[in-house]
Amino acid sequence: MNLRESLPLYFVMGSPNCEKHPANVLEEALLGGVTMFQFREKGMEALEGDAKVELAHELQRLCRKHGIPFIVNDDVELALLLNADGVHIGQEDEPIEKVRRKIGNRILGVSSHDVNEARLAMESGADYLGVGPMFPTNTKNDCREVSGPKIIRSIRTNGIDIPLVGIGGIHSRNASQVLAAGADGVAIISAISRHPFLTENLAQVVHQKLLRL
Ligand code: FQP
Ligand code: MG
Repeated sequence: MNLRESLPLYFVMGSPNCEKHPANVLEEALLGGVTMFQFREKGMEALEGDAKVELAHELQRLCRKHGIPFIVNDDVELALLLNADGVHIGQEDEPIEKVRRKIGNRILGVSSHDVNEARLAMESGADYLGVGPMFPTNTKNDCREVSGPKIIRSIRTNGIDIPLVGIGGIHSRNASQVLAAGADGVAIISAISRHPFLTENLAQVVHQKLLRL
């Protein structure tokens, strides 16, 4: 499937983001209509070693059952071990070119915070960008200053037209602002992981907005 078509509702999560078993959370979110998933096992009491691999594998199987891409955050070796669909890296992670050599034609997502980072990521071979933080968030404590949807507008104005999602503090009441600014989708952690039964509502908001744009 075309990558752009996988981005409208991108769910990012690991066990520290969940109030019940992550597999139950993901299953509800999949039924609600998420279109891509990123395994981001990070933060307080994050799993490591075999437990991390096992959870990743379980979540990957669910994604496969629902036919959506399974992406691994940061951990390129885990992505290769599981034959994941792709990897997401940030500005502080391994260099883009190095990761590209390791993962071949799998999907490569790169975090960008401004026009320069976005252009560099595109030129270095990123398949899509994660741009943020769109709004204030408590989920990532080392995140940059809030840039707002306007940073997406300026990335588009500067001719950077590769697939792109906004991330950071997005929920059903502000998602449409991110799409209106030129994003192909929204990446969401807490608004889904803490209320997976509300995913359908969010999916509706996102798809209606994209249809009207
Ligand atoms: N955008 C996206 C997504 N996923 C992410 N994980 C990030 C941005 C942030 O390396 P990074 O990536 O800056 O921080 P961390 O590794 O802590 O997540 F594509 F989903 F939009
Ligand atoms: Mg990272």
